[in-house]
Amino acid sequence: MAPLPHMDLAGKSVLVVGLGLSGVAAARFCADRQARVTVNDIRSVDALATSLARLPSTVQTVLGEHPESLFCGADLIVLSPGVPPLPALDSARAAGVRILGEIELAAQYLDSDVVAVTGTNGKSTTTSWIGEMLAGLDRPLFVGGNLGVPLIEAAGTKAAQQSGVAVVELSSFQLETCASLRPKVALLLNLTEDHLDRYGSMEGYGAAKARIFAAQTAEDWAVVNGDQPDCVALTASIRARVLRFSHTGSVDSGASLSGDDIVLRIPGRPQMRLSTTTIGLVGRHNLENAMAAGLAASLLGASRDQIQAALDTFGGLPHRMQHVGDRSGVRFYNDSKATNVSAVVGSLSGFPGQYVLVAGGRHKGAPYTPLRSILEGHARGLVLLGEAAELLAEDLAGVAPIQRAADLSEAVRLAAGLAEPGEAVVLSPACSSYDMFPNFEKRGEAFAAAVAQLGDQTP
Ligand code: UMA
Repeated sequence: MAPLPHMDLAGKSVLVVGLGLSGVAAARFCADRQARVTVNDIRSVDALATSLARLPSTVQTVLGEHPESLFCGADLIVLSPGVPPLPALDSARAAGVRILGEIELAAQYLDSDVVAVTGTNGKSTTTSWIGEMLAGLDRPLFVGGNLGVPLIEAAGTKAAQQSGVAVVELSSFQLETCASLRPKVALLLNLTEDHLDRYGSMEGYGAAKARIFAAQTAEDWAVVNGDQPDCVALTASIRARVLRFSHTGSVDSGASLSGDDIVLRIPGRPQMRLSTTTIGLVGRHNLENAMAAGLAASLLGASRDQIQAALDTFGGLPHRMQHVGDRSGVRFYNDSKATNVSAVVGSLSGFPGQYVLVAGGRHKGAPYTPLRSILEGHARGLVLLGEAAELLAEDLAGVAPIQRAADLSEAVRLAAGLAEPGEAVVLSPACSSYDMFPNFEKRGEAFAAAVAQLGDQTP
């Protein structure tokens, strides 16, 4: 297919809203293409010093507020995914200003094959796994998106040309403003309660996720969790060909388990068998991620050996059940990325032995009661902190002794005191970090630092 003409930004008045990772990358990209760029952020100049230092000198700044007149006067607004629906955006929309996200902006400049990954949990692991599987293909490769490197950084590189491949993790926030990104392969890994504070209902959240399929054609592929009816339902009227992966049953087209093997069945291609016994990551959710990643990589042309090697050697990502130290016979795990209830369920299901759970942060709308059956008989104690501590304590009353901590350092000290030698302390918060930290990475780093500090105090 011939590439579409790229959007011409020269001379356009572009307003970039939100000066985090995606905002900085979008502002730089637009300024490079001779747009007149203004960046706008609710935070102050002091708080944004690092981001501001990365901007070209031609970029204007308006900080500390979101003025309606600024929004209505732009030709184009590039919105960061974490910015909520602001009144000024409604006014701009009513005034006919085009509003798009950083991903949609990037989509205007991508001529490569795109593999897009969404779902509530497992996105980053699956995206990274696919990247590892495709690394041997000898095609220019970009791996990023919600994972950390904004997709717009791929635009203008070889990975964005027709010979390239972009593997991109997409959050529901990013998908909200996506219309023309057309993945050759789009993956929907799972759908469980999350971000209800933003969407109000699972329908709204699912609708945002389903946008990943919207621009696909009959030449493209959708890979979807066949064990979750809600996921399958979202593919009912899409144009792409659908492959399902199933942990529990068999599938005609897609991936399933047979003994110790994953079996990939893609119409028109020979069946492929992958061994599960050597996979580097454990747990049911990682088997599902492996099936989905294997299907995507196979569709892009990776060989059985390339896929198996990536499954076997990839050791996982930071902040996902990452072992960060041992103190007095107690093992400490940083699972700061578990920002919702189902992620904690995925992490702790099948966890060997007793543990103390450190949880809490900003509440995201869903109840914590699904944790009760996971924790009962396995949790030595719970240490709760942050804005959601009270709600967690109510929903989890009686499953294990509860202690409250004012901050993460105190939580680590309390948890270390509760755990017996041979047991574990797990930070798996079930909440976002934003009440106490800028992001989950900083929370995970603070946890690891508190564990190290504990070592200093232990003779
Ligand atoms: N801001 C405003 N006004 C507001 C709210 C925020 O100006 O009303 C400003 C903040 O002051 C801040 C900026 O917006 O300066 C932050 O923008 P952002 O929250 O969109 O964050 P970025 O740094 O651009 O990072 C985003 C993703 N963040 C979110 O979706 C919240 C990152 O995903 C992603 O890695 C990055 O783009 C590159 O694509 C992180 C995330 O937490 C990992 N994602 C959520 C998740 O995985 O569950 C969705």
